[in-house]
Amino acid sequence: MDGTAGTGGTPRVGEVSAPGRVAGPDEGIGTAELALAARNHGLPLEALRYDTTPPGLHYVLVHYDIPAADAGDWRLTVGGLVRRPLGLGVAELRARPAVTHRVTLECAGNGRARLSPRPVSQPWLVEAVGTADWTGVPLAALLAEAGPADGAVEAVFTGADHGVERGTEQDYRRSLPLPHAADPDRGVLVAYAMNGAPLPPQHGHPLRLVVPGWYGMASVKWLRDVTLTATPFTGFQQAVAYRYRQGPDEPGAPVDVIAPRALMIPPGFPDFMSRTRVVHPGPVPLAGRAWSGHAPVTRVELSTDGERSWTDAEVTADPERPWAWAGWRTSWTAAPGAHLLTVRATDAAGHTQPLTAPWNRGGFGNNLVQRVEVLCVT
Ligand SMILES: Nc1nc2c(c(=O)[nH]1)N[C@H]1C(S)=C(S)[C@@H](COP(=O)(O)O)O[C@H]1N2
Ligand SMILES: [Mo]
Repeated sequence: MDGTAGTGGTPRVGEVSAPGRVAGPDEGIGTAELALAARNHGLPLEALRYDTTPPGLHYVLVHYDIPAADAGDWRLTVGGLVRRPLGLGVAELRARPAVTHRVTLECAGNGRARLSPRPVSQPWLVEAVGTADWTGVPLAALLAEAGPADGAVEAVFTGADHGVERGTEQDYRRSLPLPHAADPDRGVLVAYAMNGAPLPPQHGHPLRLVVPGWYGMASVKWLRDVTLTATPFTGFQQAVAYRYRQGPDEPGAPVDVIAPRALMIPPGFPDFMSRTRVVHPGPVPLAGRAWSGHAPVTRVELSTDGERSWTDAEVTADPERPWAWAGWRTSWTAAPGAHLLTVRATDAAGHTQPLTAPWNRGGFGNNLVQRVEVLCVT
């Protein structure tokens, strides 16, 4: 005991975890961040080649522990300001008309580890993304069945996982405005299957919310309750975490819609330790994926000359799947030497990726252009 944590009395939950902070100027990634990174893995970038991400290769982000869950006795309750409260098992949900949406999910903290100064948290580089076919019941249908009562403004979603975050003990909980939650055109799903199989434990078995176009924190896993409320939700994950803030004391703006990003399938082959890409001289096919939660991606550009000039890649989007990433491809002729390849996505609403990283205290929404160093050797 160093005497600073009290005088030997009963510990309080507020003493358990450290406050959110920004790393010092020369502070490398510490063991606490390493422990998070070892639990919460990213998409190996070569898996960008698949239209839907194979099981186990989709990124994973779990704030606390994966909870014990048995599909046989799971209950989803829908209550609060509703006329007919619901209590449904997984079999009852599976008996309802099902829909499948192909959705690209991305963690709001993707890109955080490259910020300077670095917000201390899950240290994603760029790989916190994946695309799956999610099957389930439209949330709009369940809300229509329950019948929102007068005065309901939000739907609050509770997961079965429990933890402490910056001193606040909590169930993982997030909300959506009711007009969003209840709009069938926004595609919000209570999903029980991923790529045609029951949800794996780490992705929310047996039920999760999927909110297309929003960063991943909105898609509550291990979903056990939906409550309609008369006032906007002010819980930790809504009002404290997931805010764009420059300083610690501002309320900040909510983190919600996914900003555009393009990533390339790493060209050539890697060096084991540095992961620098190595190619031989000649034509090198380049391809990857691009997405935006605001609007379809309309343009992907490549620069091979340090961002002085850009050429358009061919973009292939499926209009039937507005919430899934688009494919892009182009080609480049490699000459011996060191090269920097940069890719940049732009969406139909005019949002484009910045050439300098947008900084905020949580390290959210850093959609800096992707820069890939390639060494061409003979
Ligand atoms: N119940 C619960 N839901 C959760 C989380 C969580 O920790 N608990 N993490 C959220 C975050 S921050 C992200 S990015 C996505 C990740 O979803 P995935 O692991 O299926 O890719 O789940 C979201 N839903
Ligand atoms: Mo996340």
